[in-house]
Amino acid sequence: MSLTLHTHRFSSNGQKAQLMLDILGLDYAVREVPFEAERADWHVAVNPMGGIPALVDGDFHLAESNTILRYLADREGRDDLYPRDPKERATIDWILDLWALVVRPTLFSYESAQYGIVLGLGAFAKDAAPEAEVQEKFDKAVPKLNQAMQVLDPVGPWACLGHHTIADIAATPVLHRLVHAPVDLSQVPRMQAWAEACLATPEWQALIPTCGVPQT
Ligand SMILES: N[C@@H](CCC(=O)N[C@@H](CS)C(=O)NCC(=O)O)C(=O)O
Repeated sequence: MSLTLHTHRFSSNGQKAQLMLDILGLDYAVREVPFEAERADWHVAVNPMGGIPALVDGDFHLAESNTILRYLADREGRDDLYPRDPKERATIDWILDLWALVVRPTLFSYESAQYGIVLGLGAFAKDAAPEAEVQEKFDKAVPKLNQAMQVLDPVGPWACLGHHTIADIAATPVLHRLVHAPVDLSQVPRMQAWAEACLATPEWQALIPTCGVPQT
């Protein structure tokens, strides 16, 4: 069955789905969704919410980036990336939910300032704020981030289970943004070590130059 990813190269959620496809070594086509408030009909037909990304797998389609990661791991029988053992699976799901529901909202103010995020228009829709403002917004997030990082495996560097899983894949694009932002990451040492491991994977190293993401 042919796979098509609806994405935008600047979208962190799109990048994580694309990273997953690359790690699995799957052939896929990319259909770029313009970052405009009015989503194209062909995209809304797949994801009524209009969010990026969405995946079309033959006559089957789905959206929500974490759902796409889980689906692809199961589709390819990659129990290493998303184990079937209930406790191991729940540990990964905990980190995926923590990332989406706690960490991203905590980072939102800093990310919007540094990466010009505008709701409905995505990243780089406006200029970056001055560095001092970015650092100030990041500093405010630090206590909550360090609290959230306590959920991760303290041995590291991976998020959990002692190996690379979809919990790491889900976080990689935003960890990349953090590493390339003018913020003091030594304030979040667990996050810094995790970022170094995730960004070093060959699939991410190959993907990120194709995303046209302005580096800072
Ligand atoms: N929970 C969704 C979020 C999707 C989402 O908001 N994607 C962003 C790009 S990273 C987007 O579409 N932004 C433009 C918008 O909000 O319309 C997911 O994980 O896929």
